[in-house]
Amino acid sequence: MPMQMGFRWYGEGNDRITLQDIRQIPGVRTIVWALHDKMPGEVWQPDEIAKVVNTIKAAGFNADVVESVNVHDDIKIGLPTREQYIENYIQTIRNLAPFGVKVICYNFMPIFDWTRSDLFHPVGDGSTALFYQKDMIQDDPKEMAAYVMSFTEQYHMSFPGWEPERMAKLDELFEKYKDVTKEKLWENFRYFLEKLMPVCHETGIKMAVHMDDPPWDIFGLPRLLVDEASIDRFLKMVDDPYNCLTLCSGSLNANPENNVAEIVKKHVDRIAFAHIRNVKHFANGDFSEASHRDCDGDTGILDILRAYHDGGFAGYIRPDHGRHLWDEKPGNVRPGYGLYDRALGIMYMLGAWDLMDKEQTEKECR
Ligand code: CS2
Ligand code: MN
Repeated sequence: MPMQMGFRWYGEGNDRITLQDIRQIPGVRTIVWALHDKMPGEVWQPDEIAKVVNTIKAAGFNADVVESVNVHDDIKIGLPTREQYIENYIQTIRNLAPFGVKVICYNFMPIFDWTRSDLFHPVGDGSTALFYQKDMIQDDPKEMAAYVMSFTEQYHMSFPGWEPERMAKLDELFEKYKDVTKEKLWENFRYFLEKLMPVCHETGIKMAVHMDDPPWDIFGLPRLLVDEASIDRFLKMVDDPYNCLTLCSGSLNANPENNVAEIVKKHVDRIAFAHIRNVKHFANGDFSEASHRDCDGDTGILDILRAYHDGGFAGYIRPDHGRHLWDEKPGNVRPGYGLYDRALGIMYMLGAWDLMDKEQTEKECR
């Protein structure tokens, strides 16, 4: 099976972009979806799943990829209550299977998902993008949570991983994590995955962990999936074809030392889902997200695409965050998830991909 292009959609009433809009982007087969009103740990019920999946299928797409089924903090911390939450996770996998779901993207980051200091930073051409100012993300997690929550309040828009209910309990959460060392977190991760693998085999659903974003510890919280060595360790720790990666080029390359194309070459068979995002680095350690065009950032988008293509990648791929263009402004666009730049990103990726396909066929014919 060839690679399948996807587009993340937040669902009816939760995303200004419609499935009809997405249909006009060439090449999109898969809608990457989720039940966005679910809290981590809750079971996704078949009737709730059916409602979204039927809408997606009626618009002519498949619903093969879910992003994300979030993991409850008690599982990451390793509390006795994790047993029930793991049971719930397993039940959610079972409930998703009859709808044709093939991949679940999730992350194993303590407390916070992606972290940025500015969600609408000027890029210099009139557009804006997500930005990370290193010295602003040092000691005060509450300040950052308050910044993200201010968007939620002002624009009635909540972000996965930044649920107001969880952010309201930050002190409690930090207290619960205080003895969770990096090694303990690895151990809790292994425990979780080993419990899930049998049901993954039974249902044919791959678990595809997202990279940590940014790929370093923040606010004293350990982060695991940060570079090639940690990815190697993860894949060996649970060496199972259903234990896979969501390889997010932008998350990894926030550390300029990470050569994403090399990681793709090494592990293409275990990458179930590819996120393509371009990042521009600044000398002081800050970074900005950029257009997908190779030369607009430092991530090496063309080398990465070549590594996927030539490695025979048969998984799902989607443009990750894009810039906010034209009329996309705070309040009418989900940060990083506008329509235009992600559509442009798809055309860039498919342009490169089609050309590589063509070159390969010509080579084979000679
Ligand atoms: C996204 C993540 O920021 C990103 O790169 O792809 O927020 C992703 O959706 C989650 O970490 C997956 O659980
Ligand atoms: Mn990503």
